[in-house]
Amino acid sequence: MARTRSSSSIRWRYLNPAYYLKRPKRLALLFMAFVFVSFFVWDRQTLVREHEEELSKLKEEMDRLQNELGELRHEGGVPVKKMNTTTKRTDVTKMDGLATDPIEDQRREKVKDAMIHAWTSYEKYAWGHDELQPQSKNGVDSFGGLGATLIDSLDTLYIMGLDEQFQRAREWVANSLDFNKNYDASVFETTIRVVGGLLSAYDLSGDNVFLEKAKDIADRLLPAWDTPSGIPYNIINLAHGNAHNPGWTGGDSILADSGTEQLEFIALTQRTGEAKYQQKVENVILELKKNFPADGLLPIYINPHRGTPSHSTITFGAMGDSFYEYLLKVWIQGNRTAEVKHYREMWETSMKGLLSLVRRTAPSSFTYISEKIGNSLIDKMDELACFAPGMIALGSSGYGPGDSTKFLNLAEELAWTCYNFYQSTPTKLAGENYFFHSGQDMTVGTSWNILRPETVESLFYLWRLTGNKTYQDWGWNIFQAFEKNSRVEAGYVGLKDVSTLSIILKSARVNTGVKDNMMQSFFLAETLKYLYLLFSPPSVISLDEWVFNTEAHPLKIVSRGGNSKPNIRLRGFITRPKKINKIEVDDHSQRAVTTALWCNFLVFSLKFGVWLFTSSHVMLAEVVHSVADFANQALLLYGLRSSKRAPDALHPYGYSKERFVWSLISAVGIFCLGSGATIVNGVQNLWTSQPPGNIMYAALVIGGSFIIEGASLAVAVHAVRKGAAAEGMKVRDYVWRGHDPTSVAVMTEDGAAVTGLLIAAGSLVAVNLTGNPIYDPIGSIIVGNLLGVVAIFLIQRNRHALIGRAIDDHDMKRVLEFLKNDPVVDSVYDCKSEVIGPGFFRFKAEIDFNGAILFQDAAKEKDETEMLKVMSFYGEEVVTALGSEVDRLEKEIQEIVPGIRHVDIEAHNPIIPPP
Ligand code: DMJ
Repeated sequence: MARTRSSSSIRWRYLNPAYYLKRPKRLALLFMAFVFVSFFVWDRQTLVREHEEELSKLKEEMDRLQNELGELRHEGGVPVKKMNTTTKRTDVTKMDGLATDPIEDQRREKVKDAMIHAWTSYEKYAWGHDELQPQSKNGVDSFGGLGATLIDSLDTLYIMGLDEQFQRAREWVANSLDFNKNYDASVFETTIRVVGGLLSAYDLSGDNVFLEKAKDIADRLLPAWDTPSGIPYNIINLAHGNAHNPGWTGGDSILADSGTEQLEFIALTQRTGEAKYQQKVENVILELKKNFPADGLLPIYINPHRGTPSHSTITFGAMGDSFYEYLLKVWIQGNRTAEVKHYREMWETSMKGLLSLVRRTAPSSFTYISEKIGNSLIDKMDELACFAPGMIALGSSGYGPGDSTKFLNLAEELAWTCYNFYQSTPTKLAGENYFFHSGQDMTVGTSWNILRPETVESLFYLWRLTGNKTYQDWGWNIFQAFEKNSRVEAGYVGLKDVSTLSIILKSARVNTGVKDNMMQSFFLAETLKYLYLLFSPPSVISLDEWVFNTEAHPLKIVSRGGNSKPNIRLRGFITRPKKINKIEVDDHSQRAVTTALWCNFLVFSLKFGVWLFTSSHVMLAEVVHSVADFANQALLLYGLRSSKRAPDALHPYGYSKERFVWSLISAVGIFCLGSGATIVNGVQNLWTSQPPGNIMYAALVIGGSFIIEGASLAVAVHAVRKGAAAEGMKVRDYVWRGHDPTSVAVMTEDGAAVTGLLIAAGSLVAVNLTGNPIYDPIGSIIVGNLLGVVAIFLIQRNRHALIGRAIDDHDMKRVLEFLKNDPVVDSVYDCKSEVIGPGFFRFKAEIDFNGAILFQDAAKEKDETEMLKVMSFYGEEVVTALGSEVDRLEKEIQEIVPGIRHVDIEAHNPIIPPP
């Protein structure tokens, strides 16, 4: 029995901590094994996590496809509308909070990347020319050499925050743009791209150079309206001013070309105070109104001498489209007042006509807008007509409740059809037009795709007006198809045939040249802008404050006949996604941690070697110290990496706090292993130790380690200084209260390491001088205590960071001071802040707004008649003003303390509800 007990206790002795404490070399080997196993597990885990992320993305995609498939099956194998047509009719144009979804952020960035690619290619190969030919890498002047792409891109660059590119383009406009060209220009194209682009750049930037240029080109276009009826000729020579119509129209003017200058020319009058522009274009509508048909549908040709329609096609596609669009938009631009009522009336009449053109396909019941010649309907729809769902949705709110719902439903049905123009082809890009033959749903007619924007334009409006995110997903799918098929090395090109996959053709060895060689300027002006806005908060170019011309150039809505300047400077409304000035702490911290990691590895190896030779207790303490530091820094690095993960649905504020968790774990590790084991070893050997041998080796290694650890300490101190500067704090304050304890952790550990080496050196010198070995374990105990102090300090630092303390007092005071002094703020209640990551915070306050000042702002610079209108719309005005004030306060608070990422300002209800 006794034998059995003793053999089993021998077997289990390895699990007894006392076994290792008596055998320090084995303890060190155990530590090493622990470190290497941890590393291995960590490495595997990182891999597994990356795979899991990939898998979850694939799973989401699979779920989506399965849903679609389920619905397809349910409806008998044909594509049907996925979304609920009774979507909540919420106007989300003021709900900023809805649009801070991380997926939207990622998508928006991808669209911005596409713009950068398109613009950089244009800058490189076609600078100053109208359009870029990406395959042959050269520029062409398809609009007379007016820099069409450059001007078309100005506002997109501005909205996307591409400031340097915008500035370079602005310099070209100021110094090189010359309109004195002996060139027969299209009045329509020049107006929507050049006048519209310049005015939009002016409204966004306030830079007069754009207004001057807009006036210059508009003055050159004006003689086109000098016709007997006032219906303009569609072509004019920019240098000489002689105007005419294209030969192929039989002398007629084109409806869209004649009725799509109103927004730009009215805006020009509002900004210059010169009436002539507005008069010319408004007269066109009055002239057309005289012969306006009962169904509001005008054929595409108009006689400029008599002002009467000529027998021709009626369409919402090519040559008709934007005439209808501008009827609605001039009404919106004119603040929906009595003065512009006739535009709305004409538009509503045309919408009745549109209803008479609406048909549905069999078997899938796609809704489409047919065309008409005489009394015959033609089952054809252009992709160009896909702007109509957006227009109808935009105009639907002007109807009473019943019609409003009816038109919004129609808009959603048409958008579904347009989306299927894309989805039904192998390339997932739409052709130019579609035919609807009985029993066949849709068939591509003209099969090219030239990067047109109309469908994404409609998706943008529908998302803004319904809040239904399905439209964002559709837009994203279309964007991805452009990326896949149209992106080439030097920009984006169209496809000659969307219904043929190049991969199939390649395998059949047919060289068809599927891609074309043109990057249309509207791809940068419209397609990419609408896609970018589709993934931006609704306050970015709010539909309450801006109206888009037909080339997607936003024009600021100003009071008609009132201000000669847009009120862009009144309150600094936000026109871009909020820019976050991120405090760049990560790079310094990461550098400090990585340096410390390698230095510790080196030092550990040296110390370990020397300890094997000397068997010194203080050297063992130093080995343990380095192992603890190494493990700690590996954990910090892991924490830093994990905390950089992008926010997701489960963690909408991101993972930035994760580094505190790992930092805390490592601090506890130092406390238990580093400090605990070293002290215990020292205490155990206090009375039994022998003088260590080979002290010279120990001295050498201590010296070498001192230099290495010293270098690592210098990097960490530098990181701490940088961190303090980035947060505007003194180094001392940063050490105790800074928002990123990582670099502080490395600095304290390295500091302790350097001090530990001095202690080790001191104790060995003491042993050598006195011959008393007790100084060796005493050194070990001191090093252990030092580690304990460091660990307790780090535990405290990370504990505070994890609990989520408030922002610094002085920052909070600055924000409160700002709010207190703002005229629109009466009182501030319930102010709270929380650190949500290293260097960024959430701030929340309830504000009692000053109603009188709000109202004065809304009514500012309006005369008495205007005042009446203001009064009648005061509810709307005040709500808009309140929303804008909240935006402004949030923006300014973020400027005061840049790390504040989330600002929640709420309106305070001053009436205390009864208990
Ligand atoms: C753009 O130039 C304008 O949107 C215009 O109204 C019609 N077509 C092109 C883009 O497709």
